[in-house]
Amino acid sequence: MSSSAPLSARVERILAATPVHDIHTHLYDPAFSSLLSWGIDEQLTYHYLVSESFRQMDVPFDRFWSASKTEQADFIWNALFVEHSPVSEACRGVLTTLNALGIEPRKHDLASLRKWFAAWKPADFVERVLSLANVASVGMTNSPFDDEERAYWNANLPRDARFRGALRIDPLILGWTEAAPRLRRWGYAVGNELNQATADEVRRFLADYTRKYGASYCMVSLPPTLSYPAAGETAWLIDHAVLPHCRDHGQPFALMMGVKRAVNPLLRMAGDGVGRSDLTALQNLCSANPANRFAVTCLARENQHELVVLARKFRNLHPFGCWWFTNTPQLIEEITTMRLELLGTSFTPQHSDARVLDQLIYKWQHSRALIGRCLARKYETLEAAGWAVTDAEIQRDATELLGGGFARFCGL
Ligand code: RAT
Ligand code: ZN
Repeated sequence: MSSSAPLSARVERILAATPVHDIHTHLYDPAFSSLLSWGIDEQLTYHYLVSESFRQMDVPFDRFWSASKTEQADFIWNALFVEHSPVSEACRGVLTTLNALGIEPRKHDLASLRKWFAAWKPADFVERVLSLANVASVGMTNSPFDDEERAYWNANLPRDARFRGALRIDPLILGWTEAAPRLRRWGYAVGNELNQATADEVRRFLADYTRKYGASYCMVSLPPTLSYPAAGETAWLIDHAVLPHCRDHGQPFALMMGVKRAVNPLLRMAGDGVGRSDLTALQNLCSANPANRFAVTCLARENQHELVVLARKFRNLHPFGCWWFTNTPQLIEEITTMRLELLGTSFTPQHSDARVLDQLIYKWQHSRALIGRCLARKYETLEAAGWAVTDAEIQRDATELLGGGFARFCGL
């Protein structure tokens, strides 16, 4: 395609051909075999679909949770694909994924889809998905507090370098009372009191797991009630352990702000909600800690504009992703356009948050198209002002937006 082709087609082609470095997922290196989910039943029981399905079926919660995964997938398929049209973003994602894998979903029932997936060897399926999604690297979520995952790390398995470590620490800074005895059991001499000796041991713990994971950043998800500075364990641990650790190890501190956990516990993992954060906390973090870098995504639509304005003021702040309830086409277009108009290309428009390997296909197919549309619209306005963008410039911007800018922010 020459540079005389329509701008939108050039942008679409270049974005499609640019490999993405997906900075946050819940996928695992294939060596962690029992933790890597894939296949139709995993896709259908994704927690985004679980919460949608309960709106369309009257299966009691207990009945659903005591069912096998296969039966749960049957319930969801019937409720969301057979009895109603699958127009939600998460439903559409299943269809995009199957379609890209060469499956015509209308011609199959679940039994034959299961057979199709069962014929794959996991290692081959990983290659197929990464190549279809054009994903170059996958950021994992690695928690020292996950017992099943810890066992894999302790076994020193041969690793796939495309799966990159990230140190996730929610239980440490949001639940110190339960975290402290666990750290002690693992050989870190922390007291219940928060003092310098305890901070030093928490830093030793963070350093050990950073090295184990090869983690390029440290991450936490936070409730909308976060305040900073503040009395209490969370702010104390951030100041005395996490931020010094991040400075020592050259890691950004990634904050996912605005999740209300377990708004409806009957939905289990699908029961979390959203709340508007007070971004004064983030402003204070960025301004009081200029030697730290903060990568931030907000769950509430209402926080998106303020986040972008803060990023204009603090160059140690890097907005990323359209997270979870904002990962819908309408909001991706709104947020990405706002970010382009106020920040240029100095942000990372999307991460997939995939929990099932197959989802990389739809999450990136959908997001690439939307990012391309937003970008093309901006280039058209430049052309109208006499600044025709070249393919080389489009390529530079695509590389930046699909992970290059974030890698630089991480100091890689
Ligand atoms: O998007 C999700 O799948 C959520 O359940 C959360 O895991 C969120 O992404 C997180 O990392 O806390
Ligand atoms: Zn996540």
